[in-house]
Amino acid sequence: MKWTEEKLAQYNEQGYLFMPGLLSADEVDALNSDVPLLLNGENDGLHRERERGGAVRQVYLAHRSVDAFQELISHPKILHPVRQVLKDDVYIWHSKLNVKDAFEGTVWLWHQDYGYWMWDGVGPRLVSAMVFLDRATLNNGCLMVVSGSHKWGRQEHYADTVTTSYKQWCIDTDTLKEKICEEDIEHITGKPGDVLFFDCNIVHGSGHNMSPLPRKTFIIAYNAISNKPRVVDNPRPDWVVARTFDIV
Ligand SMILES: O=C(O)CCC(=O)C(=O)O
Repeated sequence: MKWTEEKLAQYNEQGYLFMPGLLSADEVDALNSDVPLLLNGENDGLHRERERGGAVRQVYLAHRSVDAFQELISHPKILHPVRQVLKDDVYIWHSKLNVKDAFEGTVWLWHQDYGYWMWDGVGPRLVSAMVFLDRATLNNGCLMVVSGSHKWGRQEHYADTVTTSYKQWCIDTDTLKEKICEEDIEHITGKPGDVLFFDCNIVHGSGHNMSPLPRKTFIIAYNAISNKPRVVDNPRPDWVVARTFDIV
């Protein structure tokens, strides 16, 4: 289930690859049937972030305890290309259900994941797979990526603590004005079962959900096994930087 050389070249050029219809309707239904459990659970060991209004924004680590999500992390259509890109075995860095509730889900400011993962003591050898569980539209805050921005290398990030309920590491406006061309911004709209693969240095973000449609995605971040984190000062918790290195 590896990608063709052409697809791999496209990923390497753009820093991302969108694969429509990768999962079947049955596979998506199985995932979605466990979503209420993830949204409403308490004291179940999963870490949750909420919007200021109370709606769940993120649920971390579903892959450790919920069967359908556990199975998803080793789905050949996802895992094989990730291994192919990283040229290595991989383990799960973290996983997260990202929720943008209807009208309430808030923005993700422009950032590179590696902008802050660098401080966790790893090199830029991580790939994320974003599995669409709902439709993602221009109105409900679909992900936006800046094509080719992974080639800029890591940019400086600062912590924004005012825009949302959540501390976001993001790129400052002067750098964004200098580097982003309007034409390079791609809106990744899609439907349940589509999957977006992206490099940890791709610049990405998304807008507020202005629609009655919720926008849920499940993101699996894979790290190359030879890229395990070094010991760092103030390590982040295990729900966001895994300390178990089981090869998937
Ligand atoms: O869900 C989104 O729109 C963006 C999420 C994101 O960038 C992240 O979780 O780092």
